[in-house]
Amino acid sequence: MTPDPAAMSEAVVQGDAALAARLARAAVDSGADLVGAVERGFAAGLRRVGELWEAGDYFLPELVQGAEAMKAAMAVLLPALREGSTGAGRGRVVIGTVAGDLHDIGKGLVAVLLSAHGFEVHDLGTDVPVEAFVARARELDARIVAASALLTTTMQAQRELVRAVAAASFTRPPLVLVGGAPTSAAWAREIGAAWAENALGAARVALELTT
Ligand code: B1M
Repeated sequence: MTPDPAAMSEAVVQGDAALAARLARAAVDSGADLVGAVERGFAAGLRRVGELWEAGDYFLPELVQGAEAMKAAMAVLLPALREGSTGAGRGRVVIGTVAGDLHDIGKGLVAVLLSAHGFEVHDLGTDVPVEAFVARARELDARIVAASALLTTTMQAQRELVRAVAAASFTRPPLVLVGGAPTSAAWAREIGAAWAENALGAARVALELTT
């Protein structure tokens, strides 16, 4: 039976990693839309955890527990999403979460969907300095540099990245794609980058940019 997105969300809100993993397994086994399961189920739950934390109803341990439950679900879902990968014919992408920022769940999902859409993805992890993005992109002749930011403070590094890419010498300069909860289309326009609201959107934009 296809699990209910509300149950997935609730498992994360309750910080129940075992239940989240079971529901993720049920989603995979039932052939459900896995991107939808993430967006409408588990990620919706984690956004709720963030709201409860902001409201002072949850404290840091609950925030961490919610993230752990989400990660338990992602550990089941990401390999299944990767199975849909169409190879690496679309070119290379260097991806990471910007300096000072340790949030990696959304970035991980973006990386997997890019790879499922034919990109060769090089994930630099979290807390990635601008210089490391640029150096790796140059080394790999990357088509796209993709930077995630989840904090209003760290999103400024996306602007620095656009400037650093423009200032560096490349045989073929890569395009910069940014995203993450505090970012917006207006922000991306302001700094001169491409933007996507979610992981599937990032794959779509990346395909458009490289066509
Ligand atoms: Co943090 N945190 N957190 N956190 N955390 C937020 C971001 C926050 C909004 C919570 C809140 O106040 N409601 C808030 C930021 C406020 C602000 O900046 N204005 C916040 C804060 C303050 C903090 C700390 C400072 C807390 C503290 O220690 N006092 C601290 C900072 C640590 C650091 O980074 N230096 C911190 C720590 C943590 C945990 C470690 C506990 C944990 C992260 C665990 C991990 O990632 N390994 C955590 C979590 C889980 C969250 C929330 C609750 C959920 C984030 C998440 O994973 N969402 C978050 C609240 C929220 O976002 N509403 C919050 C699920 C994920 C699938 O969605 O990451 O948005 P998301 O990714 C989406 C899209 O944004 C988009 O696609 C993804 C999938 O659709 N996307 C891209 C993301 N990257 C993209 C890149 C693209 C394109 C699209 O192109 C390149």
